[in-house]
Amino acid sequence: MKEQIEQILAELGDLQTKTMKDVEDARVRFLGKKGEITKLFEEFRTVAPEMKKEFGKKLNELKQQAAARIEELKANAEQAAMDAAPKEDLTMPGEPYQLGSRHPVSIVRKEIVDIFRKFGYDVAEGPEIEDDYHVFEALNFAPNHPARDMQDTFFVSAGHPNPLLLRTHTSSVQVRTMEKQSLPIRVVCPGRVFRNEAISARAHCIFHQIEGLYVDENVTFADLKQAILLFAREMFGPETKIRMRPSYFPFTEPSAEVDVSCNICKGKGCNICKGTGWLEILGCGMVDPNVLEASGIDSKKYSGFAFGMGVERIAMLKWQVNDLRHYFENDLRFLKEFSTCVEV
Ligand code: 2NL
Repeated sequence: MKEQIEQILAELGDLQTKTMKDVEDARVRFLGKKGEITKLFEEFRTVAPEMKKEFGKKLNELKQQAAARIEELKANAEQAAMDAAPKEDLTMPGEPYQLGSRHPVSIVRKEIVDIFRKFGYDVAEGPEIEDDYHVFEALNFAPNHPARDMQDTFFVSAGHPNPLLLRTHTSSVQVRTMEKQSLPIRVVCPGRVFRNEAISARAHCIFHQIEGLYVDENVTFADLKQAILLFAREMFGPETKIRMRPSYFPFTEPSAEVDVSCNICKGKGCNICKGTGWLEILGCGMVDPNVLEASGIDSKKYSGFAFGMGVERIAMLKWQVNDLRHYFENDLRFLKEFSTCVEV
């Protein structure tokens, strides 16, 4: 048995394995169920009792050395396999990032806000969940006005004297500005607004608005007209003309709807302007004295004008988008069409 142990130790030392399979074969040959070392353990039963101590020790050492040698060969084979594998070429150029682009509504919102910033207006934002007071009451809406109906407005809490709701316009931000800011006020308020509408090509229950407000001593309708004309020329080109049609809003008196001359057909009439030569872009008017007073502004001393426009609507006119729903679907084929419209 002594010679057999010596023999196995020598063979283990001489083993030349290359692959993981060679190593596994060697393990089975020595340490497997029918392996040479396993067999020696079986023979150990027949060893004379006085020799058992010496051989038991030797056999256990052999088994440990064999296991360690197999582990060593395994590590060598693994390393060899890795060395043989094709190497990464670290000089290859990287994968380019998939760059996103600005959403068309964001592009137009920024364009409009930047024009008014240039005119000296501040920019203000406010909460999308508002109370009845800031959306309706302070803006001179009659108690039974249809906009206050569940049919038109999304309520967050009802049955309260001043219920919470999703704002239907950003005028609430201007009301908050009038409440806290000293005069004169020149502010534009961009933001998301919510109305309980059936979704179609021309209407959506969520859209974006920009409203503006100017309050000072001696602000007149002529100032409003000039501000809107300058805005229209910045936005749609220096040749742009505007016209005003009488309208009605609870919060302005007098009120007007503003059209710009169609810059597609230059006023001749086309299918974008439906043959009229004009495109409606916003609503405006002189702030109703009741609205100034509600926010603590003396309507005998001060007057103001205000306006509001839908951002999706302006973006539709600018790029001749025929369906409002495109703006909300996040179809990359649509969004990518605007990727060259602004610097990233
Ligand atoms: C439209 C018309 C408008 C206003 C918004 C306003 C705000 C205050 C006081 C008075 Cl705090 N008016 N906003 C005035 C006239 C028209 O929006 O067609 N928007 C899409």
